[in-house]
Amino acid sequence: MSVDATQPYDDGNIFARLLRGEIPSRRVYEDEHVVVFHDIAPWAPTHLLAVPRGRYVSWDDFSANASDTEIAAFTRAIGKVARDAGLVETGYRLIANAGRDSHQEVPHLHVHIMAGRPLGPMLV
Ligand code: IU
Repeated sequence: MSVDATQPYDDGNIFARLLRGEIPSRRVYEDEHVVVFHDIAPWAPTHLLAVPRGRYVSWDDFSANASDTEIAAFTRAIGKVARDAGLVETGYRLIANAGRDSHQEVPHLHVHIMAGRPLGPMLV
């Protein structure tokens, strides 16, 4: 099921539950604004998901409604995680699916951080 980007935020979504600690995750980083954890079904040897703690459905919602502090914290956290994981030398890919045609499945903003093998020109 793909996300309808216009829907209101659903506090029952899987990442909301994960952020509240109701379901486990393999966290690699967290701070006041951001949590980063391993994707449960990795597409690459390194496949992490960065999520803001705030209640944002998608990149569209976040970029329009998050504070500058949240946006800066999210951006910096992704960069820090990539550096700390040694991904700068080999390279990495960031993906944020937003809305139906992107095949966004979880209705809480997440940025995929993928690395660890040649990823090719684009994912399909
Ligand atoms: P998408 O951009 O919404 O399509 O990505 C959702 C990702 O969330 C996908 O890569 C799943 O493997 C991942 N995921 C997860 O890590 N843990 C979960 O419990 C569920 C999905 I549901």
